[in-house]
Amino acid sequence: MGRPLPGAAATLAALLLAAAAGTVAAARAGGGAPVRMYDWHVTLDVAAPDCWQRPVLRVNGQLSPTLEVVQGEELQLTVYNDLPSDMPNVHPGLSVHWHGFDMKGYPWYDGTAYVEHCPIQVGSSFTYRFRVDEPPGTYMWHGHAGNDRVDGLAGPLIVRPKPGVAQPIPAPQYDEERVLFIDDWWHTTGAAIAMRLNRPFDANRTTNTSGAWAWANNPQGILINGRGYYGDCKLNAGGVNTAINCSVDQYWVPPGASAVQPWASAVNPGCAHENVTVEAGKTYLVRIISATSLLYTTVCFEGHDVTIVAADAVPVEPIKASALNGCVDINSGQRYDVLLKADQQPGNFWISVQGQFRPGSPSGYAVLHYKGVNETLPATKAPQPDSKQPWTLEQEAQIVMSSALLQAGAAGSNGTAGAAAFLKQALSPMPAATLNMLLNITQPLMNQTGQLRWAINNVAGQVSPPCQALLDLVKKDPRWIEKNLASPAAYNQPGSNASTLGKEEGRSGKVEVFLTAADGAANPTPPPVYPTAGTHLVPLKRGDVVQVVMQNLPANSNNGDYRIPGPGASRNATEQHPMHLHGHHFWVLGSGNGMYDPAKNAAQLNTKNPPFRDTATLPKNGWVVLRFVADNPGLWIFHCHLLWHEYMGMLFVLAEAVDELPRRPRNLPPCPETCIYNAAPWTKPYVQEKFGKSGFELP
Ligand SMILES: [Cu+2]
Repeated sequence: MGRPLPGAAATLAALLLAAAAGTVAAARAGGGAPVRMYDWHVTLDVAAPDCWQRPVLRVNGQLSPTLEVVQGEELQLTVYNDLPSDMPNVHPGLSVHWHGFDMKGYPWYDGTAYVEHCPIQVGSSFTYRFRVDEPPGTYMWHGHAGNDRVDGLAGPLIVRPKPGVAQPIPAPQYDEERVLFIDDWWHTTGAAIAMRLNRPFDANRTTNTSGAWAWANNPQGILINGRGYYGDCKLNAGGVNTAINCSVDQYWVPPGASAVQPWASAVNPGCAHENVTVEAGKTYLVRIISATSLLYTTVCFEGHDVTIVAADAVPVEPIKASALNGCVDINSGQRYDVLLKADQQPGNFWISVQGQFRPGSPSGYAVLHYKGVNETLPATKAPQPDSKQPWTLEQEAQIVMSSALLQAGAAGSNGTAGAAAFLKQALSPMPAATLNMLLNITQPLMNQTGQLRWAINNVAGQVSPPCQALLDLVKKDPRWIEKNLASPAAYNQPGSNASTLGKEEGRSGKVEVFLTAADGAANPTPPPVYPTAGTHLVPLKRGDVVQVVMQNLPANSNNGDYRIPGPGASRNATEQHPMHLHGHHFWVLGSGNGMYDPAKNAAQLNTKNPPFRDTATLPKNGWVVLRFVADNPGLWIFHCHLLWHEYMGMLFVLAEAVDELPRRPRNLPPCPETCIYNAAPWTKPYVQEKFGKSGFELP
């Protein structure tokens, strides 16, 4: 077995593969890095990937196309906003984020709307342009404006090795590659869900015009490589070959929509399970990518024991699924490369993807199909993960840095010369922390609007300059942050809330800063105050080594307000959160139950071979400790990768060495007259007043 796609063949093969995703041309700029150019036309189409027709965002007519790039090449990717002109009234426009890329030296192109650039408006375009200095591996691209990701704007992103350059350690041996791109899927649009989430949660604040708060609820289906049957619920119950006979009354139906399943039509010629075809005797690298908006999932391969070899594009110590719980747990935003040997009697085997933690969440199924046998659904019961809980603590802690990579780093191997930027960091000894950041997570009600939010250190984050991109403001005036600092005393009044509606609409421009000295993780009791909503920035200097201690506090611990709509109930649960950091990878030192206690837990942290990742799980009712180096001037968002949690404020922005920002590109998208931020109170009158009468898909 040779390594796949060696040398120049890799580039050619990647080009051929990438053609489907819209490659325009590959050129070489005078003596510089090769340039890879793409045109992406984003359209709103009606499609039925899981058999249910709904509006879907597609790229060049495809749902979730794969983008391939080569380490060392320059990517020039032009995004055309070809959405319908009546959509923008509740749609902010488009942006694309390169999930897992550190983007060192290219902060302007990281793609978080209103942080790096204003969204691309209908009828206009923007060219992302940067050199790919990321190690070969598995990543993801996705929309990072509004809720585009949940409407389908996401896909695999694969970095191929630079031809002729030795990597620090050899790639694992395999014959061919496959991708499992996992997404949870709703039968309504992201905007419709977001509007309901923004209505008052507090029943006392609900009015006739505001409408009542409603949760996104469980997704209706799970897509694997953009395909699925939402009726797979019968398989989940253990039935065989009854995949499409579910009763529609189990599913949430959008108001006014028909509950009749549109099984076949011109735009839905037939939905199907994804067939992952393999040849007996061959070994496959399967790139598992989770783009989910809500679900933590468990991926099981019937009859095959896969081996995890990389996490978030960094090699890990190989570990078999059988040494875990038999399956591979993957949180939103994470990627695992696994080796699968087609070593069974040729046939058809289930690949099951099961939503965890949320009762009633759906399952998705694909078929591992051996070449040469008939393509049928397996006659066996699809594998289900066992019911051990909590999953996160069991698996993520067992996934550690590759010992071969650590040895290569310690030996100062010549191979490190070819290592891309953040892999070089993984090859170096982990530096001692110089700064501690304690992040308390709560789920408060906003006192004035009654909106339900996720807060980090009592601030529900939003990006709220007056219709400009934050990076623009900071580039023009590096002192913008200190000039706009809000004194915590100005709004954190005990027992009350000075936060105004205007502030919650995102017009205050206030900034909250929180840092503790590097004197060990303090664990203060949060003050009994109501939360605020606003821009949440944390300034960092170049070279800061930041140790992040993040912990889950019950609901609204900050003010003891556990109200829920309706009498007699209380709200004190916490949830798991996949935390994702832009512009960096971090060492994951450990996680555990309860509150982080430095006296007890510090000694348990893994400083020997911690994994180096970009997305890690904060466990339900627990804590996680991360460490990263501030070495990338820019504004980088740190957020929960569950789309609804991020939308509800679980984010802040690192303002890193902002006096060293690179030159601003001239072609950044202009900002529109009216900007749409996550905390805008999206009631029907609000939308009509701000954006006109023809609300798109108003629930
Ligand atoms: Cu979350």
